[in-house]
Amino acid sequence: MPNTKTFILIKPDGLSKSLTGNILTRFSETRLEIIGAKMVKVTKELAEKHYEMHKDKPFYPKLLEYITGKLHKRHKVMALVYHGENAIEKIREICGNTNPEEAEPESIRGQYGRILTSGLFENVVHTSDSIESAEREIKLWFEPHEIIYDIYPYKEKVFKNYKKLVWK
Ligand code: FUP
Repeated sequence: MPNTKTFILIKPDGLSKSLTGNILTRFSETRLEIIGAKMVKVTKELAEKHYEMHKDKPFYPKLLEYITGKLHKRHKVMALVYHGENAIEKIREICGNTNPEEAEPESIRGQYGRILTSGLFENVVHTSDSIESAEREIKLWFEPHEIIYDIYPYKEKVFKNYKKLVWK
């Protein structure tokens, strides 16, 4: 079985329902390794890039409100990268079907997800569905130095007039 990487988000509903510990415990059953983790304040630009494949879907505007935290007044998500044998499939199985109504009852989405009256699936977690989407999502949400291993090739770039926030 191949070693793969997968990208996970604990979405604003997962955080507002205090599910972080519970979700990480479920993932730890897989014995996969966490190689990246951080809290992110999701901008509209980042949300649009993440969900660009859904931009023509009827639920897209609500999806942006959801992931940027507007629906839960909690403007943050937890972004994670897991690595190991069959990581994508193992994590997807624990998360369950995208639609909480169709998810296995004991899966994370089956236990904690719901469908809003607007039709939006409020499904607690996002997880990559293929090797290609994992690579796209990891590169979108993380910089090379934020991942413990060198999982993808990177290069050094020198910026002119580059400004960066540093601690005072
Ligand atoms: P997943 O790969 O499981 O994150 O699911 P998709 O990329 O198919 O969907 C992305 C998000 O769109 C889901 F998290 C929830 C939302 N969605 C809906 O609200 N309604 C739909 O009919 C399909 C997706």
